[in-house]
Parts: sequence; structure tokens; C-alpha cells
Amino acid sequence: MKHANLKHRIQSKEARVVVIGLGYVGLPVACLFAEAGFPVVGIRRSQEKVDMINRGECPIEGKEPGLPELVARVVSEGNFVATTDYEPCRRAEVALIAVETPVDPSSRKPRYKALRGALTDLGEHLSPGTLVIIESTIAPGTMRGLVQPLLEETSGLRAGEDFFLVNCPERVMPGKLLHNIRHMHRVVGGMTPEAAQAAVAFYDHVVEGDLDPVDCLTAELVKTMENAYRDVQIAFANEMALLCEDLGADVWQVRELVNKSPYRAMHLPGAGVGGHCIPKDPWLLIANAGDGFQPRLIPTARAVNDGMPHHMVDLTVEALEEAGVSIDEAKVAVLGYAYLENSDDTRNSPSAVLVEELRELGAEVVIHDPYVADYQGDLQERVQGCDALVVMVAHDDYRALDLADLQAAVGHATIVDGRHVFPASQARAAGWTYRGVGT
Ligand code: SAJ
Repeated sequence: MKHANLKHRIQSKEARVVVIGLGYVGLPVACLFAEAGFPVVGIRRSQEKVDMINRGECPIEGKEPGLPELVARVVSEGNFVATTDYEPCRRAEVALIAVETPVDPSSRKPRYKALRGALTDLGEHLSPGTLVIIESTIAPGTMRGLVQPLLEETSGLRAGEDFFLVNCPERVMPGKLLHNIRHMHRVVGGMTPEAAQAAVAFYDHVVEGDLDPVDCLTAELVKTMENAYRDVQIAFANEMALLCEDLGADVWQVRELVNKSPYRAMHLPGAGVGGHCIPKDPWLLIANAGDGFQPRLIPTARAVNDGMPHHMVDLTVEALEEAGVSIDEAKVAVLGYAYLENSDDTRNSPSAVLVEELRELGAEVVIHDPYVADYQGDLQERVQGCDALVVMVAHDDYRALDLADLQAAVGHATIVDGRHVFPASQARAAGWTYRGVGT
């Protein structure tokens, strides 16, 4: 299939689309292209999830405005069907891969098991003229070093000659999946300029933001670098919080005044950095760097941020000691288990690290989180008789709390605030023993 024919089929929305991986990236993408009028087949390994989607039900948990309705609509209109079978790839003109790309917790190197599986299965069913798009976040150099060779080896076709190859990194965020796909700018990295052009024509049907055609390496760098940037910024804020604690200052007041200075945007110190992107992408960014590059800032920022849940444990031990309670005799309530405020997502949650360490120190730990099914329930009841409350997530529910109401339920009024939910002066005036990140 010549490039012109593919572009025509894309522009007329006749091009048959396959989306491999129907998670929080692939499912909304598949539905938006189906809504735009393309015939879309989604491929997922789990038959249970495939059946759920084909019933018009959305398997993504958490609040995703518009997504459940969109899934139901495109399935009922017949533009979107899910399957576990890769056979539809043979007839696909656009094949999009959106599978997870985790990092090994000890080696910090990418684990591409899901990506290799998707590439191999697609390659075995790849037809000439197909536009292959990788939306997964990958280490710079992966398109050239893994994706292209594996697709060529399993398909017997040549990238750039027989099929088009693109990296268009996703920029989704839990809670705003559809909004982000529609409105965020996207880099479109083509192994050839023609590939990038075809992908720009494809995304133009769904994306209202800029579509910037670049080469693959640039696209891989943009995505991993934008999240490494955020991790370093958060690490700076956390280190300044530790400095202010040491000097007896209030980092929240200092931060507010620093940010009055032009071009300053000091991020929020906190109890840690969780989620599916920020803890992982900095490691992807530097994964393929050679001996000529010595990463210092990226690993250091990761270490600072990974240290914050441990710092919260130290603050808790300290606060309890001031209240005359030993950690190994304490009952501690942890408020918040999700990695992000007003979310049910617990991936890489800093709270998990804190809970494990508190229990290792002998504390009895109860957990509350209004969004996480295992930890929902009446907060007043959950904190009954606790010696300390540790605030790990700034859920709106916690910001609305009245400390006086809480005090009645809690034994020793001790609070350790990891997200500046309760201003120190207010807590101390109410008679609480207070510790907080940065104060
Ligand atoms: N956090 C801080 N201080 C901050 C900001 C965040 O401690 O100033 C913590 C959060 O509590 C959380 C973690 O960092 O534990 C990550 O928070 P996040 O706001 O970065 O949310 P994520 O992980 O969902 O990041 C996503 C990213 N989007 C993509 O990868 C496509 C990120 O690039 C976005 O900047 C971010 O959403 C966003 O702005 O919402």
C-alpha cells in the first residue's frame, strides 16, 4: 500500500484500526477513533475484560468522565469490538500499541515483556502498508533498538519500505483520560517523515492539540524527559522542605514567596511520589545512555523523593515520643492510600512504604482512604483510640475535616501532616502534637 493510499484511507476514516492493549491508555484511544468513525478492533489478553467491553461496560476503575458512556456508545454503534485474537491485525491499516512498560525495581532497567509480546504477535500478523504506532512510554533508543528489529524479524517486512513506524507517546492522566487525549499536544515521532505525516493525519481526527512531527528519538526523549523534569522539580521542593525543618522555618510560606519571583514555580513538597509515570519515566530516560553520560541529578532526585515516606516515619516516631508514646506500643491511623489526591489509584503509593515500615517498627496501623475500596469507611470510627494520625494524601475529604471533631475520636492528639492539609498553627492551637513535612 503506497503512502498516498494510506493517507487517503485515513483521511476518509475508512482505514481499519487495531489497538493492542485496552488499559487506561488503549481503551479511551480506541473508543475515540471509533467515535470519529473508524472501524476499530481492540485486542486484550483477558477474555473476561474483552467480554465486559463487548457488553458495552468500561473495565477502567475510578472516575473517568465520559468514558463509560463512550464505551457503551461505540460498542452499540458497532464501530468498536474487543477480542483476544491477533488475526484482525492482518487486515489492519493502522495498528496502535499501548501496553505497560514498567521498570525493574532493583535494576531500574525497563521490563519490556508486554511490549515484546505485543510486537511479536503483531509482527506475525503484519501486512504491508500498515502504519504501526507505539503509544507506550519507552526509553530513548527503544524504537531503533528493539521495536523496529523485532517487527522486521517477526514480519519479514522492512520498516520505512513495507510498513510505517511511529512513536506517539501517550499523555494521559487518571481522572482525565478522554480530556487529555483530545486536548494535550502530542509529539509524533516517525521512523521516516512519511510515517510521521501519516500519523499526524490519523491523530488529527481526534486530537485538538498540536501534533508535532519529529524523529523517533526526539519523541522518546520528550515524553520521558517531561516526567523526569517533574520528578526533579518535586525533589527540589522536598529537599527545601527538609532544609526548612532543620532550620525551623515554614517551607509552605517560603515556597509561596519564592513563587512570587518571576519564572519560579517551586513544586509541592510532600509525603512521596507515586503513580505509574513519575517514579518510572526518569529511569527510562537514562536507561540507554552510554558510558559517555554519567547521570547524577536524575538518580539523586529519585532518591530524595523515595526518601519522603521514610521521613514521614521519622516524623511519626518523633511526634509520638513527644507525646510520650513509643512507636512499638502505638496505634497509628494512616489517612490516604492512593498515590494522588481524589483518586483511587494506588500504584507505587508512598503510603505502602510508610505502612510497611511502621509495622516493622511494631506499630499497629489502621488505614483509611475514601477512594480505595479496601480502606473506605467512617473515619471517626477508624481513628478511634489511635495515638497518631498520619496524613499521606490530600484528599478533599481530609481538607474538609474539623480537627476538633477528630480530637474527640483520637486518643493522644498527635498528627503528622505529609501534604500540608492542616496548617501547623491551627493544629497546635487546637492542642495537637504536630509534625509536618517542611514545617
Ligand atoms: N507530587 C508531589 N508534588 C508535586 C506534584 C506531585 O509530591 O508538586 C506527587 C503526587 O502526590 C503523586 C506523584 O507526585 O504522588 C505524581 O503526581 P502527578 O501530579 O505527577 O500525577 P501523575 O503521576 O498522574 O502524572 C501525570 C503525568 N502525565 C503523564 O505522564 C502523561 C505528568 O506528566 C503530569 O504532569 C501529571 O499527570 C499532571 O500534571 O497531572
